[in-house]
Amino acid sequence: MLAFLNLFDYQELLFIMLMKAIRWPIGQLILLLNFIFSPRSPKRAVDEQAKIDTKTQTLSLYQLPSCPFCVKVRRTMKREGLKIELRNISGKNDFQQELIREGGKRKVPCLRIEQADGQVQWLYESNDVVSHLQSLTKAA
Ligand SMILES: N[C@@H](CCC(=O)N[C@@H](CS)C(=O)NCC(=O)O)C(=O)O
Repeated sequence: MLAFLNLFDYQELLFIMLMKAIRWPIGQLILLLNFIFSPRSPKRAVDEQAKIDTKTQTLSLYQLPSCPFCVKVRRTMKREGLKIELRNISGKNDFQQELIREGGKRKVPCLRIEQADGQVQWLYESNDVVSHLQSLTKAA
């Protein structure tokens, strides 16, 4: 099959392989640093935490484990003591297709927010997701 590829295809293939080879160790370093400098979760009264858990029950975060923007959001979750379902779009599941189909694009992190009336909002941009998550604990 490789015999059918022209020079341009070979260069593209090589470029993609090189980018993947560079990204992998960077991703692992991000995960290691995140593990070492993991933020602390707050200690709350049981009823206060239960109130917050109810609010986050209808949220899910579409993400990639070593994406730096996703790490930033996960750190906020930990710092704020938020339990939110993580949906890894690189796994063997439908999350990636779901994100593209319903959210509109393949970009992570993206917070899926299901409102009480069943309406769904797809919140992209890590800064916006962080602000939204912080507002949940402020309002509690
Ligand atoms: N400005 C965005 C950047 C997010 C971003 O670039 N995410 C990358 C992963 S690190 C992505 O989803 N790229 C598209 C792709 O992988 O297909 C944010 O802060 O959330």
